[in-house]
Amino acid sequence: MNSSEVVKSRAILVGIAERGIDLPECERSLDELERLLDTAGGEAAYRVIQVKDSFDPRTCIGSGKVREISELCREECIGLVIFDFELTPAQIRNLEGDIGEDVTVIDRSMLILDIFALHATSGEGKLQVELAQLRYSAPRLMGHGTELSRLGGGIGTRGPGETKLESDRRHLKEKISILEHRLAEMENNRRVMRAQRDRSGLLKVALVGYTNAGKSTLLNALTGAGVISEDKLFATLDPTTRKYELPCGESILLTDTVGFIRKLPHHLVKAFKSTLDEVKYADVLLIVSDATDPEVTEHIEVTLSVIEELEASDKPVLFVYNKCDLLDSEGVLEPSEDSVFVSGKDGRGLDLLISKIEELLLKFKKSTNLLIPYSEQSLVSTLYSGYTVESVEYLADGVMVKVKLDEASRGRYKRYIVGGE
Ligand SMILES: Nc1nc2c(ncn2[C@@H]2O[C@H](COP(=O)(O)OP(=O)(O)OP(=O)(O)O)[C@@H](O)[C@H]2O)c(=O)[nH]1
Ligand SMILES: [Mg+2]
Repeated sequence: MNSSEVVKSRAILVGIAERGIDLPECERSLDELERLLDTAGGEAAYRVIQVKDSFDPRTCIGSGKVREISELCREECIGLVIFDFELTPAQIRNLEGDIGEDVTVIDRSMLILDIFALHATSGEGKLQVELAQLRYSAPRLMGHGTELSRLGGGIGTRGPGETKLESDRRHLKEKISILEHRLAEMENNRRVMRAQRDRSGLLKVALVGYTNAGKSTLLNALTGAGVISEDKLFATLDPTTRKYELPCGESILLTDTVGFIRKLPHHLVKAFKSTLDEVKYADVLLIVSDATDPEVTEHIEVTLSVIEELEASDKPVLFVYNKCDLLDSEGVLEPSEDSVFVSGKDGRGLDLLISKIEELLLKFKKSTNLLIPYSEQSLVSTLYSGYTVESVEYLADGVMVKVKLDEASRGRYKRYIVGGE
């Protein structure tokens, strides 16, 4: 049985490309799939690329390719085939039927979920992964019946919980609804925690960006948080928040988040909504990217599109180009108003990053004392509903409200402002 485990981790990767047009893009996507597989503990043995015009909806790839893969699997004792695009449960069953019963077919999303399962540490993270697997992977692996669970956690079949693949669909549905319920409770806790942080009135800054860009390394360099940073994709799954005191004396909250990747399917973004909400509720986004990566522009595009999907594109952003210690041409490192070149490793550029955050802070909320005459008392409840009210005092000449206001609101309520801000 042990030898079958070893064989299982060698895999054939299958990509799909429009004839002649996006072959390089397909190869790059497969390079990334190979890195994902490596992170999951597997090894890519072969690549097969299907040209799109012979697309067959039954199996996604043509019958010639199916035969080619099937023969390769048999000759080379390969037990895993990974498709770089999403497959439906029916396509997986058809492919497994055609390629050979002892071969497991998974897709890119299932592989990503597998890595998430390996890297989830918090209860909430594990729960999100398990739920996503039950919704996505389990129906796709159903056809395996008891066979897979007997083999035990190979790539694409691992779960943080006991995802029993032999469970029937009814059982699956029940389990999903139990987990949804538990997750909803946890989300509620997170909301309470977020509200507490909001009351602190501190500026919330989130580190976002492509996986492996160096977000965790930056958080560690700035705050000594001790978050795991590794040369692996999706090293971070659970968000970590640390307080950071700026040289000006004000503090901010800095949050490290899960990385993004191209072809991150909508349902995965949705599954990790609870942790990704950290991005949605941040005041400022630091879009971290690996300046040495030839695909840095595409990585930023992917990041921006996920930010849009999270409905967070209205936030001020700062582009942080990381890993500059590896760049030799100093000439390209011209920072602009909204970008800065840094190294989380040797610390260069961090002082500039910090001063840019300080500039942004000035545009943000400040504690402000407003003296509201009793004749306009209804304004107090307006303030309560829209802002963080820190204290209220009833004085002889009106209500003194201490409230966090941004610059625009300070302009709006200017005539009530008393004393220094
Ligand atoms: N040379 C160099 N390497 C860096 C720098 N920043 C990060 N790295 C390396 O890049 C790899 C990824 O760093 P992480 O901080 O884990 O990246 P991340 O963005 O948090 O990645 P995920 O959590 O997987 O999304 C690690 O091997 C780091 O040591 C840097 O400034 N220079
Ligand atoms: Mg990380």
